[in-house]
Amino acid sequence: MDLDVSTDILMQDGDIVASTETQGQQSVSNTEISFKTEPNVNEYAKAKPEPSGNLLGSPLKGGGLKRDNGIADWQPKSNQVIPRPPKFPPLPYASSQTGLVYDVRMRFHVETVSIEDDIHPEDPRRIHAIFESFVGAGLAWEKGNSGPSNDYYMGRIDARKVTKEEVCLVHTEEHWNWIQALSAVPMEDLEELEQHPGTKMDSVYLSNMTPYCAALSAGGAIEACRAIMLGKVKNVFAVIRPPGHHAEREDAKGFCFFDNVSIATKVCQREFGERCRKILILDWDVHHGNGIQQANYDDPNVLYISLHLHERGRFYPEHSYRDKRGPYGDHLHCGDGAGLGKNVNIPWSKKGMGDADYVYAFQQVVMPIAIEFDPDLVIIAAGFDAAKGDMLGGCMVTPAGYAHMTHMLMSLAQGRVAVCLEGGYNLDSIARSATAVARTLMGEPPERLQELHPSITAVDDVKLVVRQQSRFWSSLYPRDISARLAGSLHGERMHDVVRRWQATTLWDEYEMSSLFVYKEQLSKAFENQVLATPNYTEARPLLVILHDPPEMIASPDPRTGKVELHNTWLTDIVKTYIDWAVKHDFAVIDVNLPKHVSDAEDSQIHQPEDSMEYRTREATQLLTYLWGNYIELNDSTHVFLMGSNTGHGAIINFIKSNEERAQEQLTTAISFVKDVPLQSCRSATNDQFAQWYYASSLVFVEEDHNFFWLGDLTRKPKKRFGKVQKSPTGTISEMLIEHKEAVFNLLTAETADWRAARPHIDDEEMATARMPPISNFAPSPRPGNFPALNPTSMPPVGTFLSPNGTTARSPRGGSPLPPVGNFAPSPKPRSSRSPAR
Ligand code: X5A
Ligand code: ZN
Repeated sequence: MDLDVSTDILMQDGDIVASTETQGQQSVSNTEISFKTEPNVNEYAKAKPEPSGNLLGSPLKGGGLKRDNGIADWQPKSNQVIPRPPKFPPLPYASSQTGLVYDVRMRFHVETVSIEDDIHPEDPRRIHAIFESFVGAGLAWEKGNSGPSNDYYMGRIDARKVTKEEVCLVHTEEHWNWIQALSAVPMEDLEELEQHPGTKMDSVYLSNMTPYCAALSAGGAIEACRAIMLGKVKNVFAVIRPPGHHAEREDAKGFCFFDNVSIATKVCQREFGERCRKILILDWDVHHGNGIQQANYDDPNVLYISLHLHERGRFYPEHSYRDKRGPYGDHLHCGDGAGLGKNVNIPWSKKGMGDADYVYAFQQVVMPIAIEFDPDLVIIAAGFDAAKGDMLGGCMVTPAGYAHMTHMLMSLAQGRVAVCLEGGYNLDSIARSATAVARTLMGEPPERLQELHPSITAVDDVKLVVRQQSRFWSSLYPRDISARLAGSLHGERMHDVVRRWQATTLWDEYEMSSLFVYKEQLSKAFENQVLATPNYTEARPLLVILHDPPEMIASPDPRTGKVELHNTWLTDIVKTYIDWAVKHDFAVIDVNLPKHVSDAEDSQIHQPEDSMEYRTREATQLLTYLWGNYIELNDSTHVFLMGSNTGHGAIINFIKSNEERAQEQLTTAISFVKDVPLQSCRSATNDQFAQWYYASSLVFVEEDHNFFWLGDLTRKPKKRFGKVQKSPTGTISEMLIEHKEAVFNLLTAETADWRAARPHIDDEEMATARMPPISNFAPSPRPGNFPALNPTSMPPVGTFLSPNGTTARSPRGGSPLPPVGNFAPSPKPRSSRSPAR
């Protein structure tokens, strides 16, 4: 069969001819497609009595309209001269046509073994549905290349087969050859075929017609772009399939064979030279266009911008290229070499994005960058699988949303916009969306948007892109300074600075020093996280405080928004508790739970706080570790665990999974709960457990906490929630201040017997014994910088060196520093025990 001899039969669009033959009557066969273009003029006039209300050119009737400025219903007076023909030629853009590439032969690529009710989404009817909708909307004429009037219809542009030479501008010769060979492979072998033996094909079906259709699709994209560059049409819609943006240099992939858009790009650059040097490819298909990114990654003259669902690397194409390159749809992939900065990924981290989210991304990122780039041609890789109703995308973009994006892009490159179909699988959604785009190309203003507010996720996602791309685009703010932060600016996160300062202060005042915590990844933020008084193993009460980092209060400059050190304060109420505890002879372990654990690379300037779940999990692990290595085998007479927010969650998690150990040693669990759920203790096997927790707890809950709203307000909280006390609204710090007396009273009461039984030391003597070391002979070390250790190179337990040469305290004994003076408590030797992992 020689398909290049395109007979009339082939060129006609079988089904459609019958249904829309009577052009002008607009018999819309596609059931649900309708357009709100013809509002009732009388209604409109009544509702909006503006002088220029007659936008549609119909005569206005009815009395409500003001006629004073008279433009709307201007009539030539009888004696007036008929105006002369215009002095100027017709407006070049407004009077030229929108082009349309559509060829029924692209429908021949079909899945050969199609199980009846399991139709592949990349369905030949996709392009037909779009074309039929164009015809139904009066945008295209189904017969021949153009309709009865060139002013009204899209001008038809013939698709043709791409040449080998053109394909090889993007793909390898082997790839071309492999695709060509498909036409001769026996049907029954096609299913098992592998392009690279040993590697399964990634989301493609093959047929004998695949090479033919793929060639027409790529050729269609080329001719669409050429028609614009040759000035034959102002813009184009290429209704082509199979799609192309997943096809890589030597891989068919994701329903794609040839990267249509990239091939057209390179052909135009070559053919038109300086007139078409810079090309913007805007890819709004819901999937990342890995192929387009790859083909143009180091080209400074091709700006690739893709908006896509990413789900942090879990959405298609989630895996690496066949040769195992890393995840590449993220915002950090910005191009390479000369092309650095010319690749812009806008990855959505969640499904469900809609018009407002896309428009927001356009306003914040796409348009500023596109305007700065100033392209000679815009190609839209237009998948409609982010459309509302698409089963693969799960997003919510409406036809109006697509129209607005098109409209914005039409402001670039003197309006030279080529729209090339990529994905999109709901036949109805793609038909409506494509039609809205086509109408916009033809000059109709976009419909009004219904959705105006971007989601929080979208704003976050976009912010990340802006930060990243601000390195390359001067139109984007705020400027990303992370490169300089890590380098010449000696940047350091304040929470690290503050915790180190705290460690120094607590060392100076109470000889508190870091307890070694062995974590898989010992991150910067874990340094100094756990500080203990030297007597934490002794026979005395132990207070363990698990708290949020100190709060920072800033008064930024009202004009510049700049946060300056002299207008910034640090509040640390936890210090009050440590002061009290040390003064009353308690040992203290102070655990700081950072809101963000800096990772080793820490390349991003902005870090969101880690999720509450994550932080609670981390805190629970840490507490469990501390209990096993530093608390359990102590001689402590009492153990008090005190935790705020995340700390509360950690304490309850620990108690619940260590019922017996907790009941044996824990005196009281004290919680401050504001921003986290109130946790309860109940045991399936032990009825007394809730009772025990109630007797051994004190739980301050902010009065606005929804615990009080969800439960039965008239009844006392269940025992398993512990001894709950309502706390007035405020910050955690305010709660800690509010209830400090109550906590101190409890700590005093619980330890009264111990206090009574100890040998009497008079106050004077005690004060001396507790005096912090004098700075002359106790230089403040930089406490606790621990080397990242792996289990096999674990040093012997005991005293070991931190990288800066000072000694750091190891688990279970060992002195942090040479004894200072005579009054430093000499540690008694203890059984050694490796820290658990
Ligand atoms: C062009 C396009 C989607 C591939 C999905 C594979 N491809 N699961 O939208
Ligand atoms: Zn797609």
